[in-house]
Amino acid sequence: MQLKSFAANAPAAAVVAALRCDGGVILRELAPDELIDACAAQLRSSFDSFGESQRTDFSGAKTLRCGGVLRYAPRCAELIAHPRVLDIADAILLPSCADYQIGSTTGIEILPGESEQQLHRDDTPYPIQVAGLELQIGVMWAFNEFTAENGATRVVPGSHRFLRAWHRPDLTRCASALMPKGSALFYLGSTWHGGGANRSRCPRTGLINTYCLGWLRSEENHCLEVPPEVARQYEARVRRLLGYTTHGAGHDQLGYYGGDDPVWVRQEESAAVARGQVPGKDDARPTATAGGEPA
Ligand SMILES: O=C(O)CCC(=O)C(=O)O
Repeated sequence: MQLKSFAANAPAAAVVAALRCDGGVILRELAPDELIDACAAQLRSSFDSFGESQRTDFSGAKTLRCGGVLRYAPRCAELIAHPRVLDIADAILLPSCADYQIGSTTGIEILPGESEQQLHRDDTPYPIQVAGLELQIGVMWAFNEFTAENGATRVVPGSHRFLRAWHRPDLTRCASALMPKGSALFYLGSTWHGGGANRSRCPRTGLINTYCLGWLRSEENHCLEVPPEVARQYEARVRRLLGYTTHGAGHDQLGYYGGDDPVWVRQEESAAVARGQVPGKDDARPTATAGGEPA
């Protein structure tokens, strides 16, 4: 079985329905080449300088990785907070939290000769499982075409329907997420997936961003990966995705600072809202941009 693949402007409801049904779905050519090339260029020196040092048995012997990408690759914010991505994340995660946050951001380059990564689920750090409750979703952006030869991500359709403590799905029934450059593969945290073997002569490069419920601990420690002086360059929605905000209100508030929303986010937002420049926290989402101090 192949994953369903939609044009970038397909109705969100159809995309979300396919994601809920199969555990994975593709939106084709969602980002323009200019943005993808800019993100790839900003990640290049990190892949080359420390990508090898991130190697583990899990990631593979011939795969480069770099995490915490918003520290050094600001154009990636436009993918991470892409409005279509957030529409789908909203549909999956907002029923179970007031807002969600980034779990991790990881550039992944599978080099020629790499073998298949072990299939896994991304939600295993969280020792709970409740049927129907998704703890996170993942989005893999293709920085070049993903093919069966170069290591396209493998996904086991329907595998999200198995409670992990009870059942193991048939992992031989996996589909390669074949997609052109600039496309995005969405998969649920409960979906079994993994990188493919690269039998081609060229690297397969992508960026995986995960988003988790706002009341869970995020996989990466964003306050250290992207400290306030770096995070300040991003617009408010990105800072909130990084966790520079609170979750919930009143007695149920999490992540407060000085007893309130992290003040440097709040002050900038309040000033902008007063000038009518940036919607408030509960209003429509501003578009993702990076660079420059928010107004
Ligand atoms: O590189 C890929 O296609 C998938 C990688 C992955 O799933 C992971 O490392 O968690």
